[in-house]
Amino acid sequence: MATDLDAYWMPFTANRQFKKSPRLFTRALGMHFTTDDGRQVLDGIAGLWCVNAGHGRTKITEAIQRQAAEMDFCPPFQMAHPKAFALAAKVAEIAPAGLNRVFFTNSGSESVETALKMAIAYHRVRGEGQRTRLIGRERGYHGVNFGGISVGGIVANRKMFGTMLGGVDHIRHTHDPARNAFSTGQPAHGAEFADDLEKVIALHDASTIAAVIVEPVAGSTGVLIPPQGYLQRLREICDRHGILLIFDEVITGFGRTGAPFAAQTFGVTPDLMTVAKGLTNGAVPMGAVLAKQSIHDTFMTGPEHLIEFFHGYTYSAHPLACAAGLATLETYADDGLLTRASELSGYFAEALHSLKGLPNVIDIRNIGLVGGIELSPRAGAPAQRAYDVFLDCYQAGVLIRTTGDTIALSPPLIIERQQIDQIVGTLATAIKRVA
Ligand code: PXG
Ligand code: PLP
Repeated sequence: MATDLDAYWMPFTANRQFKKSPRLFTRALGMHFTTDDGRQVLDGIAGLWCVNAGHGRTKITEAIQRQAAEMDFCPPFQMAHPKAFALAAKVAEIAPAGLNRVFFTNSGSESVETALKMAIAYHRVRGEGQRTRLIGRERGYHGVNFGGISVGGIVANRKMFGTMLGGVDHIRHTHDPARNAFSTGQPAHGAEFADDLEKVIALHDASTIAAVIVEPVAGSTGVLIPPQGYLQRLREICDRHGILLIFDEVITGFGRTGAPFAAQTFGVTPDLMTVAKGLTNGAVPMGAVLAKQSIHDTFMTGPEHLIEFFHGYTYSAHPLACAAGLATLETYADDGLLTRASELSGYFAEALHSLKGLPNVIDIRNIGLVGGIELSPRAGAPAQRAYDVFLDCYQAGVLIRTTGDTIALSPPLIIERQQIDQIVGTLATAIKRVA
């Protein structure tokens, strides 16, 4: 079917390597993809951390089809359609208490830009316009736009792109294998990494800092689970200094950690929260920023005929995305998926941790239905060993994801126990084979 592979410049892909030996999916249903040569591949990563209810859910598909026929597009500036309000209200219902104002975007990256701008503008409208600095964290992933890579902490995503945003600083990441390797759930050590924020505040003065952004669980850089007490301490420090706390829940949102949002799993409520991916089960691109009502209300001053927040996207609250989002939230509720990860996490953890002792396995991490298995890198060839495991699993019918030498698992939340066994069994064989 795909005859000429030249024109498509693939994102985050080794293009030349891929095109020599392409891997194509043509169908997806439930827990499986089908390859172009008719093989079934078990989806161990929910597409790309997004298809939380599994593929091809009839309710979602039909909602998108109906919406496409009914109204393809509606301008989002100075106009709206009913499903935008309905979806915002439904999202607010499952969100942590107080985060009840919803701004729609089309991706996680756009959600991050939106949240960063909201934070800076919020301080300005309340009369503290000098609060412009943004604090991120090493190994953070906040999408690929300029704001996101500036607060992000992935060197490869930053070094090619000049000076990015000014006025950004970073706190240390929390990965500490010397003390925490093979922890089940939240590691015991490392709450004190949050005190880095005090150091950054002492350097810049709190009065210059708008917001701190972190992923509650860092996904892209290898599934880093927050140490016990760490997020609470970040929250306390932000509160003490009038700094907004932004949780980037693009991966952790919509049931991944066992509650609707990681904020609820860990009992820490941010001021702003970015989401995407699972919002529409991956079926139509969509993201959102959830804001505390007090932040929203701060903007609702000045003459009523003036735009309060000069920001938005052509496709904000796109009708197809809103229809998909509403059907997705119904599907999650119908099947109890937003808490299913908490029921399965014990089984999942035990299965993952059974890989301890296999060659080159130096750490295993998990929370809810997310897992990370870290391999020691081959001498002089970082990421190669994990990539070989990825290829081996793909050949054996299981899709996993690798980042550096860490294998990441984040299966659809509909996964059954024997499918967890299949993923872990396939991984074990692959890890031994590529040793
Ligand atoms: N924030 C976080 C925490 C993310 O995980 C984004 C923002 C950006 O979302 P968009 O929709 O613009 O891609 C993400 C996305 C991986 C991987 O394999 C993770 C993401 C995207 C692609 C690959 O770790 N996360
Ligand atoms: N570039 C140009 C020339 C535009 O006119 C627009 C939107 O009108 C954009 C970029 C932004 O596109 P979007 O709203 O889809 O982000």
